[in-house]
Amino acid sequence: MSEANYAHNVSYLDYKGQYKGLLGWIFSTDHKRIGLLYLYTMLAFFSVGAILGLLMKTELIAPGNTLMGPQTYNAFFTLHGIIMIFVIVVPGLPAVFGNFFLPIMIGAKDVAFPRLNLLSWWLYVLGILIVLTSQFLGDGPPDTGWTFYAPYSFRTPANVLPAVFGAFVMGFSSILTGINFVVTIHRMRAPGMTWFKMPLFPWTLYGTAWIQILATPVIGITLLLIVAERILGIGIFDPALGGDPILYQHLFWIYSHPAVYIMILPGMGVISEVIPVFSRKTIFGYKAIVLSTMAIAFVGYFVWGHHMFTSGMSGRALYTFSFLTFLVAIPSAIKVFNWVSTMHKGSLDMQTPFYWAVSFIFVFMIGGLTGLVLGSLATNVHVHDTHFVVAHFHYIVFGGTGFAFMAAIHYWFPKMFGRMYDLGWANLGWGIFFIGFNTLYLPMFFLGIQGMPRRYYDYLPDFHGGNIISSLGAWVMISGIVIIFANLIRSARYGQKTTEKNPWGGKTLEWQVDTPPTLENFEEIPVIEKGPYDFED
Ligand code: HEM
Ligand SMILES: [Cu+2]
Repeated sequence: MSEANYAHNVSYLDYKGQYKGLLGWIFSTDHKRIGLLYLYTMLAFFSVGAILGLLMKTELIAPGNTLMGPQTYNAFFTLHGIIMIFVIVVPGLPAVFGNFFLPIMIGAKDVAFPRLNLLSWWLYVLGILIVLTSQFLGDGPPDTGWTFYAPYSFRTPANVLPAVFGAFVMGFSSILTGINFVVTIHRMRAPGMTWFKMPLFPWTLYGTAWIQILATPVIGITLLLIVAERILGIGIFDPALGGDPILYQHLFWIYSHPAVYIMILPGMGVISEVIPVFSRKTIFGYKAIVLSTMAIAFVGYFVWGHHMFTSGMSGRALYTFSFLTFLVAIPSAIKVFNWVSTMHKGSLDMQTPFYWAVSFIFVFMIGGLTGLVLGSLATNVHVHDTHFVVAHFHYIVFGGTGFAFMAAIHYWFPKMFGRMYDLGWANLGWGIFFIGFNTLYLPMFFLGIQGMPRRYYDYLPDFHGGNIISSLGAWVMISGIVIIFANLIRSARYGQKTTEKNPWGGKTLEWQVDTPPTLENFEEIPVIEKGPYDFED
């Protein structure tokens, strides 16, 4: 077989390159293999993060010391936060499904810079390893929370440096992925695929990539300044040396608020793919979704102050940030409206990916609406730093991005692995997970309103009832996760083999290529004539 034929006939799972076995994966520049490398890494670390979460919830099942003391709890929520944010949801959908499907969905053979893509994964792993050393070296694991607030982050004796530096390295990985995706989308769309014929998942990856490029350097520099402050005492943030700790919060949130859109936009993209396919209907308001995506990516830069309402800003700054925060709610609401309108009068096909998509809308609404409570000045002051905030962001990042991730894996699984998972187990896992999720996080809103602060291993007896329900919910939810993961992992190895190209009846390009895709995806680059969601025929 000639070189070119080989690349068109062999599946990306089977091809033999320069290296064999494991090396053939960790040195592969194929975008699909790199997507799976990220998937496996995330699976491993999500499990670590989830166990930490479960242990924290078990600690909170009763007041007093149930399982661990205050210092261990502090270390747990710090590592939990760092893993869940920097290792899971920030790279999350772009790194796994963006890598795997962006080139295919726009009709390309790979991303623009395949080697840079592999380097991104290596940097990501290096960053994780550096973070992990913080757990074992020096004077105990970091206890600052994932936000590394000044001045505590350079006063605590705990081993903060590797955690901060590891996050810094992971930031590079994120920037490189962003650059790669922007260039890929600009330069490598198939002939005929104009901007407004591009599917919505790539569109959201595009918005996300710009945030990755423009916002991540800010956190990079900020984290380095923490390092400099700790080692050299340069006095940028340290009030004792004339520095300003509030400046740290500004710099931190100038990145970290846009970063929440890095987390959620690709999730919205996935939902915009799944809903039309399982409603057998063209997406309602394609352009509105595109424009609202770009609007969110843009306005998201100007709202960071809503994390700092209690830090002593001027009245004018307070009103401005609060007002702008309400503005971002509009494009998000536009999307919800479009998804619901797409389902309206569609012929709904109730399958696992669709369950995840519909429940995404439900939990995302709860997360979004409680975000408005946090965005209003008067109510923010009351619930700031309580479990209300913890409930809110778990509804958004876990309920939003996490549910979208589950929708994505159940939607694209047969294409990725050439095997099918068990639908019965998948639906059961979803059901248990959904019940557990709401039992776990919903009571936290009420606990927060009652005044239970976050980041404490202990609480007043008044809060006991809500915490019992919430902690039991954590165990239910974890049972759901175990069922879901076991089903997927088993099916990736032993599931029913399939070469069917288009099991769900999708219209985007990934459903026209082989299952599993060949090394170069397309034998011939397709020419695009129609929009991406044409269900008319
Ligand atoms: C898997 C089940 C999970 C459980 C049981 C869980 C539980 C918890 C608990 C108990 C806390 C500490 C609350 C406090 O005392 O302040 C916490 C904090 C946090 N969680 Fe989770 N969580 C889970 C999943 C996730 C996911 C998927 C994400 C992100 C996508 C996430 C992100 C965070 C963050 C950022 C914090 C704040 C850490 C900090 O305060 O520095 N969690 N979680
Ligand atoms: Cu924010």
